[in-house]
Amino acid sequence: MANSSRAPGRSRRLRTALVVSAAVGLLATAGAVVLPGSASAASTLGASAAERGRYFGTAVAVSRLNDSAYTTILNREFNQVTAENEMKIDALQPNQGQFNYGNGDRLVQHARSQGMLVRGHTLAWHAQQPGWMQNMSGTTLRNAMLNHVTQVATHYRGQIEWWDVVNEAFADGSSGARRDSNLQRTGNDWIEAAFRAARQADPNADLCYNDYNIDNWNDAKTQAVYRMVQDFKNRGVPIDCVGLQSHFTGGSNYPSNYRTTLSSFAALGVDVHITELDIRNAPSDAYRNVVNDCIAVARCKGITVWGIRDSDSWRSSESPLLFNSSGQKKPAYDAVLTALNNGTTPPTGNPTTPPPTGNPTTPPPSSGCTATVTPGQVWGDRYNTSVTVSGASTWSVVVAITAPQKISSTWSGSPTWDSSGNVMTMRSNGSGNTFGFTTMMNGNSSARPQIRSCTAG
Ligand code: 9MR
Repeated sequence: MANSSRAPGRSRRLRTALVVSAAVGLLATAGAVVLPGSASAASTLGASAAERGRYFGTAVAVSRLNDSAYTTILNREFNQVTAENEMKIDALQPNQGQFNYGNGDRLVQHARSQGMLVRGHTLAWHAQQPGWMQNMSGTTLRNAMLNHVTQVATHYRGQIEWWDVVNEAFADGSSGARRDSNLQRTGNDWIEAAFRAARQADPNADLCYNDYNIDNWNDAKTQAVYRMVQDFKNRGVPIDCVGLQSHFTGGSNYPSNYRTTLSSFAALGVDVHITELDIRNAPSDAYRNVVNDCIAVARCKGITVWGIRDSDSWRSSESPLLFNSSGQKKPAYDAVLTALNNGTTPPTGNPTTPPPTGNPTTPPPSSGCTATVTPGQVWGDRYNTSVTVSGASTWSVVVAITAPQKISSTWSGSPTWDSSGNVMTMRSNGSGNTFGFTTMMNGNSSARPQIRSCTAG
């Protein structure tokens, strides 16, 4: 939970339940017992992601819930859903003051019956506004937007894990400016006003800013969103997460510095989510890289693909999804499942390239070096982690563990501990630039270590 003033851990309980139910499902279907020393291999995307403390979800078109081929794949493979269109402003408030929750509620009911987490999409957006809102401006529009946020977040209170509070508020191109829209013209503070209203209405939902083309760390748009999130954190505006839509379609490509983008946002103290993934022609390599990058960043909570079968895609001509139009698994499906299951496949390209030097927005916690986490083997009671340091040959790295988890052994470094025993400072000891450790789960199977800092010398 990113904000200590919030009510206690609904999200955490849900996530733990998800991991447990996925593990039970695995045992039931495989008929196998996962023993220490034998890495488990889950057979569905959701179960495999849950074993790594993450979710694997999809956008759902509620009308397709009547299609049994669709629903069979949905229920088998995914443990998180986002309404593709049914929770947008025009769907929920077609006439001012008249709310239509039917389809959104149907999705929430379906998700609940299947133990799936729900991402709410989206409370405030320049697009898909109902006609009455498109025609508004100034204070009238600001108040109508805030009322929509309050009403909808209140209606779904307790049922939504994450809200995309604001969607796509930055301009494309090199300006780094906000996108011009009727909402933007109500004043630059419209985004933070929406976040504050959402927090008040549903204090237990995690609140996200969501956008596309913020995947490449060097892009002006990425940097501009980064600076906004940094400013919100500095001023106490309630924001918990950033959603990278990651539509690698329509001419946009997976960038080799994607992992840097994920970890840079995470270093601001927000979770990161890959919220609308699709990739032109579904190349296995790019899908695998996205999974590996998410698993390498502790605060990357999960991946949502933007549809199930190619025929369900908003860009079906690019065949960008994991299932073909007949519902069969494509090669990219196998690549994703394998990457989720072993989690240690080295990505191609050079995704750990640090942000450009001299860039004033280069984030902490690096101080002369960068520490990159690679998750290791997971057993029933414990898991391994290795950390590789680049940029310095002598270093100290501060790693925090979530109690009641405890580090039980370390290698290739000299550790010291704080008084709680949960924060380890690992110093180089001449054994190279990769150190490792084993963490006992002690009942918490989902938390993973967080890098607090990397200091050269
Ligand atoms: O997939 C959605 C499509 O069915 C709608 O027609 C479209 C309308 O704007 O929105 C699509 O979803 C978008 C999402 O809400 C926000 N990010 C971009 C998605 C693809 O356009």
